[in-house]
Amino acid sequence: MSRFRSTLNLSHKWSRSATLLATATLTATASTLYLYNNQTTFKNDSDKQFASKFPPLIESLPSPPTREELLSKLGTPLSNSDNSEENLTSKDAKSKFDLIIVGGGAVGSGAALDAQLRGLNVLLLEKNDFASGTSSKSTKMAHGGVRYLEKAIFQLSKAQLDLVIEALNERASILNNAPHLAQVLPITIPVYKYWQLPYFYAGCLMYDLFAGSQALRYSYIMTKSNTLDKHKQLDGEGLVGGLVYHDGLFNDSRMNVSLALTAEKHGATILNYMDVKQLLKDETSLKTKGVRVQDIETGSEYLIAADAVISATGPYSDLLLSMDKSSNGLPEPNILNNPRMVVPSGGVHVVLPEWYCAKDMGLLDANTSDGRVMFFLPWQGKVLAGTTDVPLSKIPENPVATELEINDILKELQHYVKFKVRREDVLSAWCGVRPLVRDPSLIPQDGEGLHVSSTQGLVRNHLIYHAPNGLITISGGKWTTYREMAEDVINQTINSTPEFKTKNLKNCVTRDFKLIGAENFDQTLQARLAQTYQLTDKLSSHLSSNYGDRAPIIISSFKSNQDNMLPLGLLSNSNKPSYKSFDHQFTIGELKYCLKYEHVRHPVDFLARRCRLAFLDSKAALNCIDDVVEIMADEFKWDQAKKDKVTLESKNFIQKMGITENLDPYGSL
Ligand SMILES: Cc1cc2nc3c(=O)[nH]c(=O)nc-3n(C[C@H](O)[C@H](O)[C@H](O)COP(=O)(O)OP(=O)(O)OC[C@H]3O[C@@H](n4cnc5c(N)ncnc54)[C@H](O)[C@@H]3O)c2cc1C
Ligand SMILES: *[C@@H]1O[C@H](CO)[C@@H](O)[C@H](O)[C@H]1NC(C)=O
Ligand SMILES: *[C@@H]1O[C@H](CO)[C@@H](O)[C@H](O)[C@H]1NC(C)=O
Ligand SMILES: *[C@@H]1O[C@H](CO)[C@@H](O)[C@H](O)[C@H]1NC(C)=O
Ligand SMILES: *[C@@H]1O[C@H](CO)[C@@H](O)[C@H](O)[C@H]1NC(C)=O
Ligand SMILES: *[C@@H]1O[C@H](CO)[C@@H](O)[C@H](O)[C@H]1NC(C)=O
Ligand SMILES: CC(=O)N[C@H]1CO[C@H](CO)[C@@H](O)[C@@H]1O
Repeated sequence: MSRFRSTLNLSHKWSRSATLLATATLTATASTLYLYNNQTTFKNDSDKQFASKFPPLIESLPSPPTREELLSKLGTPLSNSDNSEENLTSKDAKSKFDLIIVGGGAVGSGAALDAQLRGLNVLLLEKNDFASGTSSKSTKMAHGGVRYLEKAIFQLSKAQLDLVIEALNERASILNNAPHLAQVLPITIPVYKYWQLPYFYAGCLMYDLFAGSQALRYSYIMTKSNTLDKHKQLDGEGLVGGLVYHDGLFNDSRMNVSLALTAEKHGATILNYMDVKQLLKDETSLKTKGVRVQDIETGSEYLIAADAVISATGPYSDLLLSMDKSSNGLPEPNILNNPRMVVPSGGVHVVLPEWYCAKDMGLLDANTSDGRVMFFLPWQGKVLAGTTDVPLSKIPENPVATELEINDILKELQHYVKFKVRREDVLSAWCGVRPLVRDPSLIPQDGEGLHVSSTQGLVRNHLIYHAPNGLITISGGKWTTYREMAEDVINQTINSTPEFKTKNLKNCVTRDFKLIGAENFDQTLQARLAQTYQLTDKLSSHLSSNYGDRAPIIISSFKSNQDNMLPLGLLSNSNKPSYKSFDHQFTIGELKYCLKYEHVRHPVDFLARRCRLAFLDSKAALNCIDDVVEIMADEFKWDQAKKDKVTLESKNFIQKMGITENLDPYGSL
């Protein structure tokens, strides 16, 4: 191992030649350590016969347009000699699209795909990274909501029941359209009273029944000993048995990125790091007919016209609404400190090591101290636990998990777990803002906002609101129902936009539309990757379940440049390499793929939303920042000042994911 260590020291400063020199020896060691199985390769004619039965493994694809190419579609940037902000109208625009969608979360990305497939020319603008908002911070469940079922039945509410059934249908659609990112997960409800057993069982059977042909698997009861067998960590005291039901589990931010990229593949223009600052009004009618948007990276501003503008900005809906309301399209200052439409509530999740939960079965806590439910789920080889529900008075720019909430989750978990639940086991923690909404037309217009406790007009499902000057807002709902929400808002947008009537648009096709990564995916992909490329189980599983049929592109890059197969965090990390260095399957090749194909602009885009390492193990992600910055600097020709800046930003961001104690919930990047 001494040779191994000295090569590492050599490459510590990461000069390009030193890297190349080092990798010759390093890859030899590293690859046998963690990437490849033993290299016994024999090919045979019958292999070929087998291969022809399956979708092909595609090793290269043309790269999508670069950011510069995409920006050029927006026309020339605003110059100083142009009109002042207050006097801008849609006539000043330098480019035009049929439809502009603001917000690149689940809903905005889904709507962009839907609209583009119907035949509209769509522009999607996201101020941060795709899925950087609520959409990357969910519980990752594609579910109908068992708990809403209880309400539906006891309050005999048809509306509640419809909501559950709608979500169950959408759950099936996610599992079908992105099979590589979603899976069926059995979840155990531990039962401590005999009378609860038939009660919960009836409820779960009804859940299956309402899912109809979309039912994933049927619910069943487990004896006490079977339950403890499955859940080794579970405290058996007082336990009567367990009830198992099924829901979908998916990789939320990868799903979102796939949605946006699928829209792009079909012709939509999608851009992250573009902040919409103003809505452009038509000179005479004062209707919303475009946007002024700022490129966060360069500061350049663009004026773009459109026949219709949709706001899918989640917690920020009030800001865009205030732009629609004002005659010059500028926002009302401070509106986010006093929101009217959105009733924000924060939800925290933590990630724990895998031994906190069974490997292939989740646990539902139906009896938390304050009456909510909490999930403990196996996710990406770790355990996801949450969520809390804390009402907020304003919309935080960058919500972070507070120490109090982290401890709340750990306390609930301790009720179930035999061994001690420790704070230092928390690998990562984060907070998302639920955009619960109320219908603005039902809110009295006079007052200066409303008290948070007021739930007047609060809607449980999603809401589409046509503002007086034409902006169409879609908000609420949940990840699971993004597709249906997108269909609904695009239906309504087409109906309310006269320009679209003459366009001969197609019907919605997203219910059965494979996302990228799913087109040539089948359930044997992991096995075929492992066989064809001699990958280890962990790496083949990681690549097939995150990139689907795109995985061979990453793997073939290992062949063309051996640097690509090294794990991130190894080279510029001053720590001695140990078994920990190989614990995560995130390679330089994966990073380079994401730079080329998935619009990564900042180290955090990759570490938090493409490969999820920051969500899985924030300390490990911290160790990788230097490597990621080096490779990105190489790609984007960053100078030292830019490198220092993004390194610092990345460290600050990831530090707040459960590493440092956050006492102030409104921290920002
Ligand atoms: C703790 C928690 C757990 C959840 N668990 C689940 C679950 O298990 N299953 C489920 O189905 N749902 C779940 N949800 C709900 C789900 O996450 C949300 O409903 C969904 O992600 C909302 O997506 P969105 O696109 O509406 O909003 P967001 O994802 O917030 O997207 C809005 C985007 O708009 C952008 N934006 C805002 N202003 C501007 C501007 N001026 N210019 C450009 N861009 C702008 C933001 O940067 C943001 O990316 C959960 C939510 C929370 C908070
Ligand atoms: C090819 O594989 C088949 C079936 O596995 C085997 O019977 C045959 O002997 C192999 N041929 C060669 C040349 O290895
Ligand atoms: C905007 O237009 C009005 C009237 O046309 C004019 O009086 C005003 O000076 C303009 N404002 C700026 C900042 O150019
Ligand atoms: C989803 O992706 C879009 C664009 O790809 C991005 O703008 C948006 O923020 C993402 N949303 C979530 C919730 O991940
Ligand atoms: C719920 O939990 C509390 C303790 O937090 C316990 O006293 C109570 O019996 C539990 N109720 C049921 C129905 O399990
Ligand atoms: C969208 O419109 C089509 C055609 O009118 C209709 O069949 C479909 O149900 C609508 N979708 C939603 C979600 O309302
Ligand atoms: C639902 C889900 O989490 N699916 C996959 C996400 O990606 C990891 C690998 O990185 C898989 O293990 C999960 O099964």
